Amino acid sequence: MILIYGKGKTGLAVKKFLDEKKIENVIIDDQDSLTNLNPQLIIVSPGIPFYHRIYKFARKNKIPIISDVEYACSFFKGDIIGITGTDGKTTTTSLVYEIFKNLSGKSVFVGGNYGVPFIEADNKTEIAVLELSSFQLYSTKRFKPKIAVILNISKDHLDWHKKMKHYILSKFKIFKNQQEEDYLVLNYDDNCLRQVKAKSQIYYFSLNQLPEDKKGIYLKGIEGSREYRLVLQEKEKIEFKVKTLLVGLHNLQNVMASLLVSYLYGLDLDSVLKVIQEFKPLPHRIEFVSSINGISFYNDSKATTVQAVEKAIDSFDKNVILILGGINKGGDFSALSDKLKQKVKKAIIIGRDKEQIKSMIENYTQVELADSLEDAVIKSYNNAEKGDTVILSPGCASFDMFKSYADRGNQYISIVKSLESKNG
Ligand code: UMA
Repeated sequence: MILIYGKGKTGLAVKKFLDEKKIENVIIDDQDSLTNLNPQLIIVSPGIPFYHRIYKFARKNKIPIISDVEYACSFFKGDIIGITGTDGKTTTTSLVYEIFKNLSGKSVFVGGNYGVPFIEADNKTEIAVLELSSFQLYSTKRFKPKIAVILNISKDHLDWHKKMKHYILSKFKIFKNQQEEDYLVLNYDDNCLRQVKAKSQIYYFSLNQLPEDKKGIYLKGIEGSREYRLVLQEKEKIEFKVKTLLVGLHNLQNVMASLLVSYLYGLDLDSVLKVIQEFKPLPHRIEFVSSINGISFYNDSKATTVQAVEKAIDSFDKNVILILGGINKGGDFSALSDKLKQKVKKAIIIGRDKEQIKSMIENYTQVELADSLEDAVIKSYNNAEKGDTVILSPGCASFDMFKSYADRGNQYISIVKSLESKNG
């Protein structure tokens, strides 16, 4: 019997899969008892941390415990492209999927942490493009992608992992089983990733020129608004231009990673560049909402870490009014000190941890607290002048005030739209 722990999206998808295969299973969660259960295998949902009672139960009774991703990969016969990192995973996964769907000539599944669980992939699918969270990777054992990508690593999810090292090692499981014929795509600008050693062939992407002995893609120059000159460095160097609708250099890194994945899979570079050029930003990621009397409003509700807020600020020249706050996942907002001084006119803070965040940033910019998201939008508008940019980039989880980051972003959009109808 297989024990499924967690009755969310993952648990229910695993149950459906096992039921269809007529494999005996029981699905439980924290509401249920563990007594009298004697499974051969436990499949655990990603939200359940490693110090949870189910891991202790597994250890005590010597029962293997794996994630849904690990279980799914034992049935999947196609090529796996696994994408992880602290920020940018969903954009990169979607872009890679878009490219492969259009150009690979094969059937492609997209899912994982983003969208549908991997277990839902049809076993006739030839390529799976997977966004993978550290939670999902933690309980993998034999998972082995043909191409693995790590976009960046910074402080996140320390409520789950407790220690940074645990978070990093969970992410590194993405390449642990890779062999010489596999590829690993890494961000050369990330200190932690630059030092990675692996059996697989490493290709880097970078915003600076790569050392001659490294293979990969780097930025040679910025040609215009969202138009860049890149160099592909392997045995020889190939220069080319890429245009994108995605805002900011952090998104260029996502584009470079996607380019490398496509190149390593053997797709035609010119056709790949065309797909990239057409690819639109995903909702809640530095998404333009509207302009009210010359004040631009952007929705970056997906930014749940300090690093993601930094990227949002980096995407604008100056005169930013920043709405942030919620549940701080261990982020140090004072790390934004220079950016706050240079570019942020005012920060308006909401949510459970607003006082804590205020104390971290009040020396670097003007700060005001708000009681609700609506209050924050109105305060931002009242403080802004023509030419300013108001951006919701919370740097925090949303669950104190909203159902999810998407709910937070959607509420922000409707508040801004109603402000527009009153003042536009
Ligand atoms: N549960 C317990 N005890 C716990 C925690 C959970 O009993 O302490 C049980 C409950 O029955 C609950 C269920 O587990 O209903 C929820 O399981 P889950 O938290 O693993 O959530 P799922 O619905 O299975 O969704 C998960 C991912 N959730 C998390 O990693 C927290 C989804 O990522 C993912 O889309 C989905 O699997 C499909 O693969 C969400 C996410 O927030 C988007 N991910 C994090 C992120 O992106 O930052 C990593």
